[in-house]
Amino acid sequence: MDTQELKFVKASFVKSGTKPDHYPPAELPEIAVMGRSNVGKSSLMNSLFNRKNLVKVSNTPGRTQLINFFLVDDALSVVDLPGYGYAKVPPKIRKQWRPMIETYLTSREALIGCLLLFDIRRIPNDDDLDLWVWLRHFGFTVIPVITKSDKLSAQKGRNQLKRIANVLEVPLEALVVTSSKTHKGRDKLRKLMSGLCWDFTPPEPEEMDEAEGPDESETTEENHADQGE
Ligand SMILES: Nc1nc2c(ncn2[C@@H]2O[C@H](COP(=O)(O)OP(=O)(O)OP(=O)(O)O)[C@@H](O)[C@H]2O)c(=O)[nH]1
Ligand SMILES: [Mg+2]
Repeated sequence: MDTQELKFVKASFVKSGTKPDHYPPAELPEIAVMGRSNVGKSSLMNSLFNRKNLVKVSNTPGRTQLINFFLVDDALSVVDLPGYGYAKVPPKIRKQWRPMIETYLTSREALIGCLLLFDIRRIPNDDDLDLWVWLRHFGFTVIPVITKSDKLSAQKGRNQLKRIANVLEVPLEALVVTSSKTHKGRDKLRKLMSGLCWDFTPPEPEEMDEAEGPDESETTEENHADQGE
């Protein structure tokens, strides 16, 4: 399938992991979904995938502490990364976050871009801004995605968007405004994600030797119970 025409008709859970040994083979372009705890990462992915519960949405912020890999249209890998910044997460787990994310970001050859999510009701804080600056400093394409737009009235929403764009130092139009509840912004984001795939160069052939196609045994929704918490 031509990645330029991703339609997001098929999505499945692949696997969870914490370190490179656990990652699936880097054969497809991959996009990481990042943002602070509770910002709506898992919900946005369910909206993109048009599935209610493929990606686990928990009532307890900060519970997703594993990297969860999903497959879209047999052509794109989308990764739900653990959120940061939730005060109630035990210090030991908080400390594991940075090395786990840094290892992922710096070692994952297939990574072609990131969605960095911001709640429309909050002004990005230092944690958000550190990541925003860091990701771009290392040359990743980062799409700023605003979540939960349904939570504010149109007027309040517009004001918040201006303030967020200001803090991120991007034009207002650069923000992709979404709601997982109403699916606002979904088509636009799908198009942008498809567009990122154009630049993907698959790994060298010798690295592909062991790959004889996707491992169907691990791509069923039943495995969704394994998604890390
Ligand atoms: N109204 C509304 N609620 C949302 C939206 N997106 C997420 N939520 C709610 O916000 C809460 C957190 O959503 P999640 O998708 O679990 O957020 P997350 O970023 O994956 O959280 P962690 O995995 O804990 O880091 C849930 O109660 C969702 O139902 C949205 O667009 N609109
Ligand atoms: Mg989540």
